Amino acid sequence: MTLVTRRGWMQRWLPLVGAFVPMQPDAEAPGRRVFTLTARKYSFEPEVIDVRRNDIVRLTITSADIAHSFTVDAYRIQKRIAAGGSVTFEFRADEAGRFPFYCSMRADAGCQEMRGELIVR
Ligand SMILES: [Cu+2]
Repeated sequence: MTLVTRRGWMQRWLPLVGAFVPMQPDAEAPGRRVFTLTARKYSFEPEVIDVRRNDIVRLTITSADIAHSFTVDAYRIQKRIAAGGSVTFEFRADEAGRFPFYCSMRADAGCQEMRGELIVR
């Protein structure tokens, strides 16, 4: 009775769980990485985000002054940070390489100097 019930549960739910938690064929579980960045005229601190491929990366970015953005073209990340505000989001670093991030705001010309690098090993 218990066995049948359990099997029924597994048949019903395991495919769903599998869809949300893809297996890692190379046996390395993805890590969770947390970074806190500050955006200000005219830089990001820190300027480098260094992670491993498939890490789940959680970023909290705070603006110390005016509105800025955190933009990574390769990852289609485009987050606006309000003046004095902050934004938190997550993404999976599923593509290896070195990707520039920058502030795309154009209200202040100095924002073009705001650059950093996302490194996915
Ligand atoms: Cu900016």
